[in-house]
Amino acid sequence: MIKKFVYGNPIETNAVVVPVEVSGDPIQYLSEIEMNGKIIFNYEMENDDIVYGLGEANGGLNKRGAVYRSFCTDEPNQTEDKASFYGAHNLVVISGMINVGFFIDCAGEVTFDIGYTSYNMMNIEPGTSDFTVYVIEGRSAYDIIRQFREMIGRSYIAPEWAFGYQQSRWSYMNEDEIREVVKKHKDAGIPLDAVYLDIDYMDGYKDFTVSEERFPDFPAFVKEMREEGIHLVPIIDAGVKVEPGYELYEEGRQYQLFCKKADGTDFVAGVWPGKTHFPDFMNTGARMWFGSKYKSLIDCGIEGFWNDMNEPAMFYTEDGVNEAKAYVQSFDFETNDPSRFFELKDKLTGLSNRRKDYESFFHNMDGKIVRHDQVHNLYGANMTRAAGEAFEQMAPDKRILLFSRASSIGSHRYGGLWTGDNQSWWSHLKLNIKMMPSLNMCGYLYSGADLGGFGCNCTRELMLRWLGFGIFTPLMRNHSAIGTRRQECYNLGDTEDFRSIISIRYSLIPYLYSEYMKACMKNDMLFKPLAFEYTSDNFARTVEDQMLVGESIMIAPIYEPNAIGRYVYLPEDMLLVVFKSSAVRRYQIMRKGMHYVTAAMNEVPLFIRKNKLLPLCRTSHNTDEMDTSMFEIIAYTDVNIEYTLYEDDGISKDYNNPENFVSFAIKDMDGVLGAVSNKTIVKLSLF
Ligand code: MIG
Repeated sequence: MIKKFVYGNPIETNAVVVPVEVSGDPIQYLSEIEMNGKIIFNYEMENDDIVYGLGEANGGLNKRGAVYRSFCTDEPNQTEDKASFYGAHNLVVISGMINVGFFIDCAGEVTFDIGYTSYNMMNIEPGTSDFTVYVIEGRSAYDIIRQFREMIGRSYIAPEWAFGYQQSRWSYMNEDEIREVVKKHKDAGIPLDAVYLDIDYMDGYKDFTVSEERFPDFPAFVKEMREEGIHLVPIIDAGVKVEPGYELYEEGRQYQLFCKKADGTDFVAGVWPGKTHFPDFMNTGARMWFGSKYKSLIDCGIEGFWNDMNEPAMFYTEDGVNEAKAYVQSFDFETNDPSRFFELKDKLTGLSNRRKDYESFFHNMDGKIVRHDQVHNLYGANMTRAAGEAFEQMAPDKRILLFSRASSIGSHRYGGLWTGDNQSWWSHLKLNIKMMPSLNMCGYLYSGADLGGFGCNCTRELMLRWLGFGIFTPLMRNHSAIGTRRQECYNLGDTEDFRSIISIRYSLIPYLYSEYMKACMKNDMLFKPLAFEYTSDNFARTVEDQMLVGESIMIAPIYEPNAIGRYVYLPEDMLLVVFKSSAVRRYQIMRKGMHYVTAAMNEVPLFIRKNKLLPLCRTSHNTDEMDTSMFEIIAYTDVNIEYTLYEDDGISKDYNNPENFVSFAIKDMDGVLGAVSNKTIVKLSLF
């Protein structure tokens, strides 16, 4: 049951696709306080209420005890105190005696104080008086989330090749470097499906250009890589370089497609290309125009993109630099005033992404002029939309890979996301684990973090453990920053262990893809907190570092250094499978309760639920070579069970074709359980 309450005159966010009638009743559950013309909502929580939601946010699965601010922010230093990351996902769901969800449909900033100021009080503070609140009632948090997902529409569906292992690094400078990356993976027998092109592939950081010096015959190179089984995935930045003669710049200027300052001139920020204009993604024409530009790369054979810097991130503006300069000049060495010294420092470190700059430019929302900060959270989302809608036109029958850094609910229908600039820290592996279910709640199913960490230097052990979790995330990409230790697997010591772990992923892809596709089509989650299935288990309710992945398995990733294993809580009897490689495994039936499970750093444990089965295919070097005519089945059951594997060609969009649903069954056959399927079952491991 969803009720809609409109405040003021909200800007259309495009988040909701199933219309809900405006309720005539006063809002329920929330009390309102008016302060300076703005409304703050209060909700009183019970001691053991859990608050789910907020998608790409800091902290745990339960969001209690902290303040979160939805304001898309380029935050490469994701320490525990940070309130804003790259996404703005304004859904919170209370789970307890009362189960209720609130979606604050708002284009600008919203602050959630979830028991920080006062432990049992949740305050929700939209930064404007124009927004919509959806109040969702349901039997459980999970039920509320399913209703919410239905309301916001089906999630973006990625091509199956994007479930392969992907290698990225900011600083692959030219064709030869990429050839080397591919060759070294091949030589080490490490499967690989994609290599990313970061900003250096462009000519002078100009969107939709390719440096001729670094890539003399780009279409031929794309083809060469495709023949090696590799997809190249170029980055597209939000900003357009100011450079007379550059087509994108000239067109944007001529047709008034850039964001403007109050005086009507095009707004300028300093980003990678130097002086940069921001396309006005809030404008339909600008979206169509920018979207159409992806065609030039698609025509070169490109089948996937990542959209970056679309918060939008700004290094500086002229105003900011001038203010800082004036401050520096006025700073007198003789005056020993500590507060002025700290201000001096902040003037310089605070040059990037200044609130003042976000307040100094405007969008033309199809006739309505809106100041940027009022629609800040929609900017990146509308860049994703621009690309997604263009792909529908250019390649209506083909899935193009697309994911973005900035996002806001609604953009989940056009693309996935990656969680931006994390660090090679164990705490960020843990953050990645805890964030996945929350992202799913908000509709982001094709998602993942930079495996191994983007900033800082990764260690062999951290990478192995991170991959041990990454083999379950749809986006499985190793990405790192220029200047950090090279963290391609072959640069972290003996490659055997990496090969083994990544090979597990390739035998899991049919299952993962199947569960992902079913989750997309049924507006469900791929990563589920234990509490969503084991509803009457009070301990399962508190577990944040284990989760269900699809219907058959539970995972309990290891995220501590020097660990030889970890404690795992089993909400029911399960079959432990410890993978040493795709083919080498050990099994153990474990009873409900708490256990210490050992897994060396080159091993990955997973748990098969009681009366469930897991189909595995033989591992392969890439998804092109994946053979899904034969399966091995691991099942933990003593009764008849069934599993429906969703399988299609991985690239077209005929999702509902009945042929896509393949049945696997374990059946009693004259007193013995055996496997039945249209597929060849090469082995049944029955427990
Ligand atoms: O200012 O393109 O999050 O993945 O490698 C940094 C360079 C810009 C930020 C992205 C990161 C990417 C990097 N970009």
